[in-house]
Amino acid sequence: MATLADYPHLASGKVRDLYEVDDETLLLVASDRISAYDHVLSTPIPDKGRVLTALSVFWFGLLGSRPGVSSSDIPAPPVAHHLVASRDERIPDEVRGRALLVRRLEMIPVECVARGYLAGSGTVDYRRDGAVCGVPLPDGLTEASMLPAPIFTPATKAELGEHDENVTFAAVVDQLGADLAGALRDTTLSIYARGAAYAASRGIILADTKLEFGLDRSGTLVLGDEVLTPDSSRFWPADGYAPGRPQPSFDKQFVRDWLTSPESGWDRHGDAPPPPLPERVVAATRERYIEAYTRLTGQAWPPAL
Ligand code: Q0N
Repeated sequence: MATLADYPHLASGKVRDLYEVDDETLLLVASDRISAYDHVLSTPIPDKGRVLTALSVFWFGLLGSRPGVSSSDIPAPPVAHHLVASRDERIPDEVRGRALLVRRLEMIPVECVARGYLAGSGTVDYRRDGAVCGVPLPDGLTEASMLPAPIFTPATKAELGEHDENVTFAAVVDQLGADLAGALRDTTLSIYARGAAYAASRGIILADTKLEFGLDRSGTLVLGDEVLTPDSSRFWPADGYAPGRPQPSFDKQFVRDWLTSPESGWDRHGDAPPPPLPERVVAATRERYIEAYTRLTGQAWPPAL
């Protein structure tokens, strides 16, 4: 039986870890860790890693196949992606259900973000510049406004603990060349359009999403990382959507509300780490992740392994 200790550890992010299986295969493990206000909390959310992994598998399947004839779908070419297997002997028991075997790629060091709505750093940049990543936007937009059309807003990956830095498309062209930069933009916007159309059919607004790509040995552009999960995307329930204020986060709102309530006793602008979450906040948050999965996929939780 494979055990995690069999595999060299390659990298860890805030909530995921990467191991080497062999020369061309990696193990991408999603933990139950959750981050909020730029901190990784000391309290895990049970099943979060399994939910995000199952959602990624769902989306890789949808994006990797030809769009069907459906009102919720739009024409787009199938996307090459790095998923090899989610059920496999090489996946250790201790991470089964929350780990993916993936093709090893040469990762492209640009965070590829598509936005259909104004939120987060997009709102900050728009208010300052009237533009996001150099893309000019019309006057009169507000927090959570729908954009006239989805835009590509790349960012360069920051060191652990720092925020990704928004950059212009021209900067990506300078870094990677016009052909690769153009392919990243076109593929990112195509994936966003397909994901957003599908999510809309399930009553969910996909406000924005962050993708990572790599190149395989043949030089083909391949979608990597996790895709269209609540950690990489903003999902908003379509019912109750109202621009002009920050939309409640589908998954983390209970955590944010509790951390900023007097009950937590925590100052998010101070130096202290956040306190442990109460059990009821953990349970409610776990339910929200599961609801995101069942609403988006139409599948019962947990998925058969
Ligand atoms: C890879 N990341 C960033 C922390 C870092 N298919 C791949 N091949 C080679 N490298 C990567 C992938 C993927 N995906 C991705 N770093 C390396 C994201 N996280 C992943 C979790 O650990």
